[in-house]
Amino acid sequence: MKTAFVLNGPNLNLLGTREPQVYGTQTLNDVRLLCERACAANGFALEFRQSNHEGELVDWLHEAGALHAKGKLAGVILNAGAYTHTSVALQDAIKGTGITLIELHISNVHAREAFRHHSYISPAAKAVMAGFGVNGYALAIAGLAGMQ
Ligand code: CA2
Repeated sequence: MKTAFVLNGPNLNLLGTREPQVYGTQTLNDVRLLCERACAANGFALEFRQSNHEGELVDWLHEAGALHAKGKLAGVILNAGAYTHTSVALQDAIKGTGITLIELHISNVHAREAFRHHSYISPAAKAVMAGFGVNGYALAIAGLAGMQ
């Protein structure tokens, strides 16, 4: 069985506690449960993580890359949070691994402030999911299944 990594970046641990008009009312644990269901339905094991630290996200991308090299990775779904708009290090990590990665945003970043319109992740991503709320995570897992 292949593993899907779902990686979440800075401040996503606050999901459901503030800004419900932008990010909804579900918590990160609700998202984890939703991902568990979607992975079970698509025959994937799940590795679900969140970090507020850029380097830790880089380390996890390398870990996913090692699994990819063994043929055991379904792919990575990455909501890099605000690092989406700042992090060359995350782009380099993705490009260095050769993993299949879906960039995900809960909100439609293109309908928000101009600084959210540019992504350092997109050039290294296979696909981009934005604006579907937290249900985007389930849609992205189904998308990964279609790419196997
Ligand atoms: O829409 C998304 O998923 C974002 O990746 C979320 C990031 C934001 O910087 C990106 O531009 C778009 C922010 C995550 C912070 O999430 C919070 C949730 C609830 C309360 C406070 C922050």
